[in-house]
Amino acid sequence: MPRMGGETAPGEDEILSREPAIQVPNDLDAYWMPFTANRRFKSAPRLLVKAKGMHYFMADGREILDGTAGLWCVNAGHCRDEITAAIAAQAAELDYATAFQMGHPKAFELAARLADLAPGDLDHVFYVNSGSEAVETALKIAMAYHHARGEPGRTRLIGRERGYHGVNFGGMSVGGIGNNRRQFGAGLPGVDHLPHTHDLQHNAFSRGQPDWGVHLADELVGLIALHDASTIAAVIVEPMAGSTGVLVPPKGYLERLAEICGAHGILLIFDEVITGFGRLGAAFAAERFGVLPDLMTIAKGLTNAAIPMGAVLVRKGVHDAFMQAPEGMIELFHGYTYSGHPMACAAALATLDIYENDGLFARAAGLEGYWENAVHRLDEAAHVIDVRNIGLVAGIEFTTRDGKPGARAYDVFTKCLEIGALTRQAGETIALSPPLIISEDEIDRLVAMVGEAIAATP
Ligand code: PXG
Repeated sequence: MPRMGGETAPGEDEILSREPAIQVPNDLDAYWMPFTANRRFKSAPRLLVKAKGMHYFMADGREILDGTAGLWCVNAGHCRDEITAAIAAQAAELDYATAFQMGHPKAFELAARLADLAPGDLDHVFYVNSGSEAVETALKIAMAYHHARGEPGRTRLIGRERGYHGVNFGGMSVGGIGNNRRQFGAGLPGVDHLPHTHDLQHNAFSRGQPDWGVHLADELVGLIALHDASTIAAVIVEPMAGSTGVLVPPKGYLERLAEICGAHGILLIFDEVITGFGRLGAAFAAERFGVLPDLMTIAKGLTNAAIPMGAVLVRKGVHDAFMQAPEGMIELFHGYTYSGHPMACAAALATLDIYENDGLFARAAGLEGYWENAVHRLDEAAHVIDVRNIGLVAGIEFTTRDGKPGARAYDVFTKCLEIGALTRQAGETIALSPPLIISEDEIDRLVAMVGEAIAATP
């Protein structure tokens, strides 16, 4: 009978002193793993069985420094007692509340907290369960907004090459990652893409925002000339592209995009699934860059990833356009069974308390200089063609080995894990995005382990 580690979850000390610590399941066949080379994984499984603070623990008892905050989401560090307690209490009190035509207090409380935290008049909150759902919802709200205002012809959506907006059909279509699209047909009609901003001839080894590339925002003018503004509903971008391998926006780029959108009645959507909740040293990238989008998608750090949850934050003017419908009519025919799930709301409220009480966004901002200096120690490492950083994020890019894209970065990822650090491979890049509670000493250790892994990788 296969057993997962959770059944016998031992204490941390126990894990470190025993070997092997936890029995692994003996049948790995049934689980079809997402975004994973299943056969390769199952031939050499990597099982995480426990986490606390800055660390994961593997099934063999090894302690791993979490260099990626899970998957860009555990911003306050793992298994925070306050969040665990809030989820447990909520599960016992109100397990589920019907989301349609009914409500529960914490959903309203959380929405008000998020509206407070968000910049400008991003005052309204639509709940979903993931980043992908947040993106679908934002795209639908954008189209429905123009419909409500009497411009139903504005249905086109503009994304960006190398953008990642989740895996559902809308997000996949506006997304710009070839591997995520090619198995799945033509996608949404009426979608176009801006060029990405990554050019190592100009931007290699940038610290913070690169100086070069603001002119790439002007490509939007060309797309507007091609399609006509009257057909375009929205532009969606990640303020800092994460999944594709950390692309930091050039100075002035986001400002210019916002300006062009504003001049043509096009809604600007910031996908802040990764950049939200302190990753760039402010509550949101919109705040850090001083650019206010019309809609913002969030997820991940919203609940410190303890319970799945996402949301779309909506500016007052966009929201209010829907509220002109006759009283008693449903203003938006959209929502999910688990929108505003009580346990997710409880987890999010506890998470926001931690961010506030521990000052984690300011902490991330305070660590940025130390982080930058640390990661740029890798500038001269073998095969490294770029190191880039902003907030508590870094990307380390390698040359392609033997015509096999990503092979070297994958080897660095596995070597890091062997040595004791969790990193994330994105194509030719290793991305680092630790929990915001990381110490300077842990930053040094993380970078040293990545350096050691690079040195050991041909
Ligand atoms: N938007 C952005 C900007 C994201 O980064 C999503 C949407 C989708 O969120 P969900 O919760 O549906 O996964 C994401 C997710 C990586 C990686 O390797 C990043 C994500 C997902 C999977 C892998 O960096 N981000």
